Amino acid sequence: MSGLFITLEGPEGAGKSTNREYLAARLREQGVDVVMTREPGGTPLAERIRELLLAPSDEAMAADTELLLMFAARAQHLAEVIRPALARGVVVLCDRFTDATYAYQGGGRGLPVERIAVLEDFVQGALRPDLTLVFDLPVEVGLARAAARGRLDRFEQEGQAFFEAVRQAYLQRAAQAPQRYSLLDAGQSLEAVQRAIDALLPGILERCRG
Ligand code: T5A
Repeated sequence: MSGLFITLEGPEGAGKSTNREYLAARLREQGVDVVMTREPGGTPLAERIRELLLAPSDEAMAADTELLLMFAARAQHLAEVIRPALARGVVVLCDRFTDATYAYQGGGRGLPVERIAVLEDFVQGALRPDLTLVFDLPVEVGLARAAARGRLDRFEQEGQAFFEAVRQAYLQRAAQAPQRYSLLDAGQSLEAVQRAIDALLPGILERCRG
């Protein structure tokens, strides 16, 4: 038995968390066993690494430190949560995964893609998401949504150019492997985004049961 690994990706404020809840509820209505999790984080230790990554600090974090902490948290998350759930045949809905590393550390920070790919192979082996929903929206719309929630984390304090690069990296990855990625227009109303998720549901259910 092997589960299904679904990741939700996109720039700040794209609605990943909101729609992860929505998709989980739709799947559970159909009797599907779902584990919801997130990155960076998902286990007590990985959540402590998340705090290091997100807390604004006077000491600038080197880009390679950021990259290695993302993969350190991921290694723990894979060992404790993701791999065991997939082995039980559960659907894992994960808010961000390695596509975020390519988008933020690759696109945003400008680290070489090859360096990320080496760590991806080292930490994940052959494991890749089965399906990735990319919630795309104009940077200023996402940042306004994030800002409306209050205090900005270390990433949210970056400028427009950083987030434009993040968005373009996501779009490029989605275009390169359309069989794995579903691109959703997250700039629409929440109702419209959720109708688009509903349209994906039959295909997802088929894969869960296949
Ligand atoms: N990161 C992460 C990396 O740099 N590398 C990595 O490898 C990984 C894994 C934390 C940060 O870590 C970085 C990226 C991030 O900066 P996070 O907590 O997932 O990751 O980060 P955020 O993107 O900041 O999470 P957000 O909570 O801001 O965004 P979501 O989850 O996309 O959005 P959500 O659902 O919380 O919605 C935000 C607000 O918008 C509203 C919601 O109600 C909410 O108030 N909303 C809408 N409003 C109008 N129309 C819609 N369609 C809406 N959809 C949602």
